[in-house]
Amino acid sequence: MKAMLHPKIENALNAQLARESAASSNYLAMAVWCDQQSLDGCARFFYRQADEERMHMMKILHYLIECNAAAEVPGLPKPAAAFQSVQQVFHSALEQEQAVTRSINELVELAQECSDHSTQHFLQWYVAEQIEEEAQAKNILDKINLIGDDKGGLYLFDRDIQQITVTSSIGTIK
Ligand code: OFO
Repeated sequence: MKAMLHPKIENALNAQLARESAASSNYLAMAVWCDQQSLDGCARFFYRQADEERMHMMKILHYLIECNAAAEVPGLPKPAAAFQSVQQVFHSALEQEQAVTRSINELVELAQECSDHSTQHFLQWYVAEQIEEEAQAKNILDKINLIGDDKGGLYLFDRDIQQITVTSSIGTIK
């Protein structure tokens, strides 16, 4: 069992846990919207992203338990479910990743302030993950913006997005 966490770290990790859970639920709503537009490739992409975010949440949950800290299963805010376009969906996805990156960076800074080396080490996985996820979201949005209103382009994009492997180096979680 690891040393007790500073209460500030405990709270901040619980807040991050809630953000990962909300991210999962937001991606699920994006997947449903895409599914309903028959954008099967995009839907599959977001269903997998939703699973990824849930794993991110579970990883924090297990870390808190391992540290003998309070671990709260968060309630879920209702995700935005109505989108105007596939551009808007991917734009929201990028904004979400950018917001998560900011919160992870703040957590790292807090862990540094508290001289919590264990949590700093734990968070490095998230730092690397966010670099990949943000780059991926930006890259996809750039492609979507290039396609614009071209329906044929969107059809091909939806087919090609199935080739994108959702980045994950989660390893094993308990
Ligand atoms: Fe949780 O990985 Fe991005 O948001």
